[in-house]
Amino acid sequence: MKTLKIAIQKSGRLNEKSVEILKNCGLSFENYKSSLISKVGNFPLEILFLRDDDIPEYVQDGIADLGIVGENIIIETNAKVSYLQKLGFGKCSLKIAIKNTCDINEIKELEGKAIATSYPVILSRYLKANNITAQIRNISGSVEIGPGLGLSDAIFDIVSTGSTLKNNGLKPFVSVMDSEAVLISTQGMELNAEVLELVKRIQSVLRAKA
Ligand code: PRT
Ligand code: ZN
Repeated sequence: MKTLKIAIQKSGRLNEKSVEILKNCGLSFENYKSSLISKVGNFPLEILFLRDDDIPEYVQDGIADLGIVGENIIIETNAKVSYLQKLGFGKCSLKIAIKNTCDINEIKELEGKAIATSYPVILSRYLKANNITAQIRNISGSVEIGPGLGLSDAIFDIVSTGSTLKNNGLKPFVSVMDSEAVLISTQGMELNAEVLELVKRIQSVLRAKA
């Protein structure tokens, strides 16, 4: 029997809930913070601990058979993977936000503006669909400080409670997509017997929680 590999986030917002859902499926494994791979004792599965950004590509290429990652990362990386199950955690929205003092009201008023983001693919797709030409400033983190520094007119980033926007003098302008953590597999692995068993267990954990 082939040992499956599942990629989950090593540390960060999705790590704890990803570990929890696998443990609730009855899988026994050590969750060593220092090790990058952990063998499940009672199921043919190994857990790979990775940066979330790398997970879609690992799964697309079959280096991992399964993965748990935010939908935002899958779309941004353009990975070709199969969606098996939404997991109900890591919920957030990707929004364009503007300065509190900015009084634009319509999307088309973004024309010609500079927008800072770590999600250039999702943003450019959205702008294109709305026929808007704007300047995308690709920044890897702390995107919210852009407008205050005069780096950009607007930002496009993940929002959950909205307090980071508020603390930086920004307000949401338009919501582009909602996201949550999802279970994905390499295309073609959906019908593997062990994958089906794992999906069944995850679904019953989710049902018990609902
Ligand atoms: O190290 P690694 O690359 O693995 O992790 P990371 O730092 O890139 O990601 P991490 O752990 O911050 O987030 C992992 C995933 O959690 C994201 O890809 C989303 O799918 C999901 N998620 C859910 C969030 C948030 N909520 C969230 N609030 N990711 C980031 N944020 C950040 C956001 O970027 C912003 O700076 O929190 C801030 C806004 O939060 P509020 O509550 O102030 O609105
Ligand atoms: Zn990341």
